[in-house]
Amino acid sequence: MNETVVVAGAVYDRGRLLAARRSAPPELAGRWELPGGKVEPGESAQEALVRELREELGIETEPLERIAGEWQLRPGLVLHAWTAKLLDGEPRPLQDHDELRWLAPEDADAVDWLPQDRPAVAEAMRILRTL
Ligand code: 523
Repeated sequence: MNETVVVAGAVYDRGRLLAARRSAPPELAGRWELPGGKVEPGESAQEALVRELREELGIETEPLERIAGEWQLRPGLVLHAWTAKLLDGEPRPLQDHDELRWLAPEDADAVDWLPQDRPAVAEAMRILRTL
């Protein structure tokens, strides 16, 4: 089986979770996601996540734990999620996004999440409350 993994980051800082609004492609634009992208050949999921968050948002992060679960995006493409701690930088939408928001756990539903991201967001908020 040749499945590509898309790794998404539940990036947190000071008790809040980072949400990113996609600007592309048209069918996803305007919806909110946990930022990330495809794992490239030869990369670990954690390496891919650190690279994607650096490229897309200009931040340095440390992946912490895999969020249990796996969500099929389309045949051959599956979504995984990790919690990640913000180490350095202020996130800016450099690529693929046009708006960012830091959400406290009680604001989890304040944005229009992509449906496939919702289970990981719920679990990330649960974890965030324990930190
Ligand atoms: N998702 C998704 N949720 C989510 C991410 C990061 C991605 O549903 N949190 C979907 C959106 C796309 C696919 O996964 O259909 C690939 O995500 P993308 O475009 O962010 O990954 P890239 O930037 O690695 O993809 P390429 O532009 O193809 O390189």
